[in-house]
Amino acid sequence: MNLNAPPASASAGPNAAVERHLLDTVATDPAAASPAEIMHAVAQVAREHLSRRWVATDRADRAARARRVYYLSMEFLIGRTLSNALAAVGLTGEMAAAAKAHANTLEDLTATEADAALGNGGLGRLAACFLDSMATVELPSYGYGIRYEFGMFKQSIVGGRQVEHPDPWLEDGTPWEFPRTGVSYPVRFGGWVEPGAHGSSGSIWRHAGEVNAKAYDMVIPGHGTPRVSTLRLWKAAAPSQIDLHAFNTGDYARAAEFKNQYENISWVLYPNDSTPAGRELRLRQEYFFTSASIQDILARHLAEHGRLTNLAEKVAIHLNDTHPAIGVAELMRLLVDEHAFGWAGAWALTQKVFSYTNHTLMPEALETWPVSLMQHVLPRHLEIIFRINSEFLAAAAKLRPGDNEFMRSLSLIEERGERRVRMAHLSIVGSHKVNGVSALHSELLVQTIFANFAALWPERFTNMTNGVTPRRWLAQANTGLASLIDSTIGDGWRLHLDQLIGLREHAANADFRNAFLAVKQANKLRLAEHIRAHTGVPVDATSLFDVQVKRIHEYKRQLLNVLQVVARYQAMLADPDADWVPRTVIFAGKAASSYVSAKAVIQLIHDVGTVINTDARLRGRLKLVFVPNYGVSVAEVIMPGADLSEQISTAGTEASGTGNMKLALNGALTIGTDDGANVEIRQQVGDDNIFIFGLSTAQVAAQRAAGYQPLRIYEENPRLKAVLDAIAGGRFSEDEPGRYRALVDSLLWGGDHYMLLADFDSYVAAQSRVDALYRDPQAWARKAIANVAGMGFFSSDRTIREYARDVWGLAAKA
Ligand code: 26V
Repeated sequence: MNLNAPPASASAGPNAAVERHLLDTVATDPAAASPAEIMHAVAQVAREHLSRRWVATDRADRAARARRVYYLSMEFLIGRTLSNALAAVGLTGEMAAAAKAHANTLEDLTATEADAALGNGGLGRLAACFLDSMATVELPSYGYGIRYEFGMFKQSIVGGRQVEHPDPWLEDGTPWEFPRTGVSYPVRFGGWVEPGAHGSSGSIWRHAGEVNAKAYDMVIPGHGTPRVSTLRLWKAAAPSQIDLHAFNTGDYARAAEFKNQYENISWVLYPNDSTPAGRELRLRQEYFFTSASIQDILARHLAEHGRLTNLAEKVAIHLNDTHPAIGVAELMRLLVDEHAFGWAGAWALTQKVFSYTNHTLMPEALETWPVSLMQHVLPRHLEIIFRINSEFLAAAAKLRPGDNEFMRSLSLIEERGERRVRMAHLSIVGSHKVNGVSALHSELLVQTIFANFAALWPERFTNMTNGVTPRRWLAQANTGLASLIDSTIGDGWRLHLDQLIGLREHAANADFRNAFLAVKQANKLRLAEHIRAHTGVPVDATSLFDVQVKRIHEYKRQLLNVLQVVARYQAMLADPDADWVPRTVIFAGKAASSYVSAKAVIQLIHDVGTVINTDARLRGRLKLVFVPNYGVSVAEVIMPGADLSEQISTAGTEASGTGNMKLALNGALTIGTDDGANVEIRQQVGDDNIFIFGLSTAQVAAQRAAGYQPLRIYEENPRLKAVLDAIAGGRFSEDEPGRYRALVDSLLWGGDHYMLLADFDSYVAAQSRVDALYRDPQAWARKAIANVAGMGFFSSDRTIREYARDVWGLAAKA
């Protein structure tokens, strides 16, 4: 059949297709359909096109017996799909017309779609941008993850405090998934291990329990190509025989209990971005999706090639952080125990197949699992890990005989305290390539936490600087700027973001600058309306919109930003008639539910905001707001409306950041430290177009080594002292004056681990330079345009092409 022919409904016109789906698929009266129902019908129209593209892509890849990349990730922060899908299949205009016929705008419809929030933050959103790019640069590719019933919690703010609510995103059904009823694999847990046949490397795993992994696919459209990629998500289902047995004996309650015990594996995303969740259920989730994915990969390979010996020629498996690292042991188990491979042959294949990305240097964020827990949940895998470790350490010992400290640092097992498996070490040893996510981060990896591995295998370590998809983060989120760019340099930038460099010369053109400023103004009005609707605070859209949006973390230093706001407030009160540049300081972000100090920062933002926003002496020239429930869809409103992008982590702590890229791409200027990808943004946009402040990574290390004394800075800096005294003394919490004592004490007496006080003066000085520039809108516009023009490098298409060439051995479309 000809897959290039449009779906049957298309011949009658897209409008008729919407009517037909309202009637046939949604089963509602088209004349009385709600926006959500029309959205579903419109989605069905896009889905018809996408399913054909999926079948054609799959058919072509099978015929070519293509080498494929499999991106294993616990998180995919997709957000909404409809706008992106319509853009990809070229139906945006026609569907806007169809919406209009029902007295709606396309925005009314898209707003009814729930976000697929299957991730915590940067790592999950990166995976979503990568899928978009893998499809767009035409890589034969699959993402593999978990079909969580509940995604990232929803955040509301009650009395200034974060309240978490469940996210039942599948409640009303999603038009975007394709259940693959024929695709399911058993995943086993627990039990014990018996020796295999004499002379084989294999063992027999007498497992104690088993759960089925069922495949649900989402089609990921490519842009400018009919090719698509697949996101295959696994749902846990109790094996039917277990079900049946309890049902047959009439014990329905027990049957339900059994079912729950198995199916809870894919119920909820762990929202823990602050400490790795060392819970058994998390380990089960990791193994569940990794095992199902690798079984699926081997089944596809066997169907195409009939043997596994050429696996590494056809398969690249990428580990997005260490969450799927157990896959190294799982592939070994499958090859050795179930496919009769010898150990050495299996190991050679495994190392060629896997590659691994590290996303954080923070030691407390590196995943480890107690040996005792792994023994209980995955006894055969533990045995395999021990053998990998002993062979690895024996080889390493030859390099530095007798150097026990070297061996201890490399071991897959942490021996101090409770014995634990180090998942990062397993990932490195089991992969042929390991990368960080920005130039600075990759350099720090080989200089610090992985230095001894880099000494063993220098060629294994590399850098892949992150990127973001310009389709969602510019074309879709900022239609005003997108059309201005289209009419200035053409529309090729969507697929070749480097072309933005062509905007640089237009920064000198006053008409272009004014058009650029007008777009920004419209976006700020939209953001101001969102702020009013969701916080109740009216803000002045002509004020400087100063934005810090990201997970709430001590190392990201939202608190430093608050200190600066309080300093500004005090300075304004001291000289109310001075010519202050009006500012709206906008925060958004979620705190992990157990992260006490992050939650205190949210409350502080709210409390300081309450005082500032109602202080008539400021005459509206300073506002402070916290936008609730930050996520992909909220970000799509905030990014285009930002003037200033706050990227102020302690140097050496933020692996990359990707919000920094989205904001600059939308014409915000960055105020930031020399950290993560800020370093490369500075290189791309030029020193004059960014506000860099604070200690460098080397200076942070040096100050710590020399004995950092925050108390001294406090005593010697009256402006900073006044700020901290006001917060600690209850100026912003008069109902409970001691509310922020502990927060301030952690800076003064607790060592100020992230060195807020050390960077305070330099930060405030940089903010003054920001104000000075903002007074001159034309000068500001020149720099903002230079930022957009310099962002070509940060397309995730560029990142994915680098992975394809240097890590996965795949050819990408140029
Ligand atoms: C971070 C931390 C930091 C402090 C304490 C505990 C803890 C636990 C988890 C994490 C998140 C680690 C993985 C992660 O999400 N990294 C983010 O990955 C993004 C994509 O590469 C990158 O842009 C962010 O800088 C990085 O934080």
